[in-house]
Amino acid sequence: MADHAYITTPLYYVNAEPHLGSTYTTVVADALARFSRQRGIPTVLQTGTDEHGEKIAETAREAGVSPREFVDDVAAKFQATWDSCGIQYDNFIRTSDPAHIEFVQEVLTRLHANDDIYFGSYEGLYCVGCERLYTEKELQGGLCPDHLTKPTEVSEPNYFFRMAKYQDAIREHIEKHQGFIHPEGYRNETLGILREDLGDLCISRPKERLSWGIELPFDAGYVTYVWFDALLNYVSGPAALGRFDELWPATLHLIGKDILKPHAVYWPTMLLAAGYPLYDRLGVGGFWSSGGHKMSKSLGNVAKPLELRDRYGMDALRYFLLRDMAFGQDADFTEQALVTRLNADLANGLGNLVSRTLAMTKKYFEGRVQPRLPETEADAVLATAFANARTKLDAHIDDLAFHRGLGAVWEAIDVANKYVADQAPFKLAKDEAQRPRVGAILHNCIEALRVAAQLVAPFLPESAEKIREALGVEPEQFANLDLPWGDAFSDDHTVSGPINLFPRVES
Ligand code: ME8
Repeated sequence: MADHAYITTPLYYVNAEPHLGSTYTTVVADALARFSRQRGIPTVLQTGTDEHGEKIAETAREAGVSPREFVDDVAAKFQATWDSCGIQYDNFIRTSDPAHIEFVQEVLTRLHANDDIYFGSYEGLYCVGCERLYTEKELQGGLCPDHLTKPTEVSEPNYFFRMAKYQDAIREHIEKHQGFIHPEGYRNETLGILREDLGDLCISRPKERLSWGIELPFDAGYVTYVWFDALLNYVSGPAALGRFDELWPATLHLIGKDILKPHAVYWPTMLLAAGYPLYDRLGVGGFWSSGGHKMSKSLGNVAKPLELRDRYGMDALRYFLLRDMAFGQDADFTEQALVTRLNADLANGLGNLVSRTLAMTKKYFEGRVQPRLPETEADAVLATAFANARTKLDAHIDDLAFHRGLGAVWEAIDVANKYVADQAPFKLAKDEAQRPRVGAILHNCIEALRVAAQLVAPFLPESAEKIREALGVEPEQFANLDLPWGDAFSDDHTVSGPINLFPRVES
């Protein structure tokens, strides 16, 4: 197991407020960070905002405020949204932070001194929405495939980074390291890009056209291209925390497929040129669409995370995002699909197991946990279901297959609900002689709840905490994933009355 984990989200552009797409990647990162911490691995989660470039300058101009005022306002909204969503980030980095700016300039100075940066002429089709050049081949009907806008033709003298020099080294690295880019389809797509002539990367913009950026340390007439600035956050962040040596390269970068090329091609070449080891892993997510097109700020078809949280609860939103999308593939967002998930898996599945177990323990034993009896076959099936769920969950999460991992935990929750139905403690309770068996069945159900809560904690942190409290398990004990089945509750332990974790939503 790794010593450390450093997990990153993209730095979101501050041209608009957070939406369901940015929330998705942030929730994935948060769930993984919690999962990793729960397994005893010191973990740092970094997120933040990307604040320079033409797109931001244009949006600020349209809003009639200075770029500085504009980015301060929207960056604060991003941070406040992640706080309201309970995202446990360790570092929120802004590309306008002085420490980041200094870091970028230091790297530029070094690359320039090494002759990895030269002056040349820049021409091509530029999409301001993506902040990058497109080749004719990449366009769809002459339009940017993501923004559905016509790119502008640019032609101007600029500085270039000798990206092509590192192309073969990156291709060989990806060929040798199967898991470097995940899922595999994106690895193949990257290898496809790297088999063609890559060319060098233009890394500047003349100040007369764009002044909102990091000034080139060797030419005050230019600012740094926004991607060359923003990608360096992944190193400048831990460096500013004084934790670079400890965290790098134990890195998982999480992104959406729209920014595969900058992360799988530009960034590794930049790392090699700057003398840093390559990151460990890139996890590439698909798109949430709405009304048949990628949900995006520029198209305006976005769902708002805080509205959904207020309506359904943050855990329900997290569960839906992680369960209804196979990481790497696209999925369509509808509120109806969210409600269906909530009712089926959360209210009827986990919520029902919690409320009936606590209700019966309260009714028959005033909440007191009863002794277990020698294990029956059905008891063993229940215990095994949860042991298997843990094993499968770990394997699926390692693969970034969140939907499968949660599916495995819900298989065990279904086994537990079936155990209650089949063992029918509510029927046995009518016979005084069966009282010990009723107590033992409920003890097993309480164990099932304890383990279920531990397993879902990284994904549904609020609900796990409510179950922990209702069961009266101490946080220290709850943190121990290896506590043997049957050892958690002594005979004089009392659990709370029933709680309604996930009220059903009528659609
Ligand atoms: O690209 N479905 O920022 P950005 C799923 N600043 N994920 C989505 C999504 C959707 N519909 N829409 C957005 C940038 N995302 C750069 C990154 S990193 C050094 C610089 C998520 O605000 C997804 O993770 O456009 C995507 O890659 C990211 O938001 C793009 O955010």
